[in-house]
Amino acid sequence: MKIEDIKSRRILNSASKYTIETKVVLEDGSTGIASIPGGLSKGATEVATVEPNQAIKNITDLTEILTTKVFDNVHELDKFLIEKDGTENKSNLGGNTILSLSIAFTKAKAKSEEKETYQYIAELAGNTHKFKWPKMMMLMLEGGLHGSSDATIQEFMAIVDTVDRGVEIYNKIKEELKRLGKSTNVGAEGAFSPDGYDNEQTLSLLSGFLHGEKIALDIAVSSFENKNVLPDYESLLKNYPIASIEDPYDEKDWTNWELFGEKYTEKIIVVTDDITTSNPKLLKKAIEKDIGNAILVKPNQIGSVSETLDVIRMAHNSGWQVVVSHRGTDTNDDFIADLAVGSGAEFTKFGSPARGERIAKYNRLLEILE
Ligand code: 2PG
Ligand code: MG
Repeated sequence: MKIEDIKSRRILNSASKYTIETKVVLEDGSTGIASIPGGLSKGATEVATVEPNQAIKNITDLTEILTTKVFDNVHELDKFLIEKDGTENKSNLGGNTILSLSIAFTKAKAKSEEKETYQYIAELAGNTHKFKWPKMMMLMLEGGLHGSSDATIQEFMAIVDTVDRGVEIYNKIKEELKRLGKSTNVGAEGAFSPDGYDNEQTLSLLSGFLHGEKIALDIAVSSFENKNVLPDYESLLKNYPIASIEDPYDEKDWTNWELFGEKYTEKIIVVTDDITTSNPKLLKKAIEKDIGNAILVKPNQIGSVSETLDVIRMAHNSGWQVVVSHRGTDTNDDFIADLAVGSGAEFTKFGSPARGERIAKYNRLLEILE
């Protein structure tokens, strides 16, 4: 199918900064629109991005050649763009430039084939099984770079099966904070971040509203102000119903990651984020070194739909689980909901059931479920 037209423009993201939104129109009139998130606690090995104006210029420059070629699927488009970029980290064209074209084309191609995006992704991923509903790591409280409380841990999530149950826990916490005279203002990803609450107080508050659900934490140590003061994982696991820990050590600290993996991968879900940055090469190393058993997947860390699907496939083939994730700085694009369902991811991490850019993803999940 030939691309008829491409347009890219600046839009605002959830942190009042500009990002790009790209529209791809196929020959048969099918359209796809994608906008690109950013990160507040970014991994050092994420692909490079270029400024929005530069990305728009790059897309304008590419349009002439892209509209003369036939791309049967997104893999062909991604391959062309990756070769055209010619760098290891997409620094020529920008990961944001390539990914916006890649996602917009994926959505347009799905429409053109009269499929839902998640169905088209399932085909690309070679998923022939029945769709399964991912569990949600739903954000309730936030600290670190994302919040304003005294908690150094970035994300305190409840693992829930339904949106309803997650919303119920979220609202119960809100009521309790009001009762205590605490602020119910929310942080970067829509979660509460009560003044003065440290890690333990935050965990106690959350635990009080769980009925058998387990807790998932993103420690996000790479963005700690003081990396010498880490939580005492042994004691946290003893005292609270924690089933999953993401980024317990710095992204460069493979030695401690290995020790952590050896100790905990049989007991809990150990999620790699900043240390793997959705990169198949880094995931390979992580699997060989046995540092975890689940990978956080954020398409903009790697910069194309094809490579995102590669990393998911590699994880699943090695018995790792997949958590498809939003970013600290996000847009209303709901593509990752389709990605999670289509790729057979075990978990989603879409933030709190608050703030439009998070709600967009939950609402798309609900739509897919219907
Ligand atoms: C993370 C993400 C999403 P950021 O660390 O997992 O919650 O945050 O996008 O800021 O890197
Ligand atoms: Mg993380």
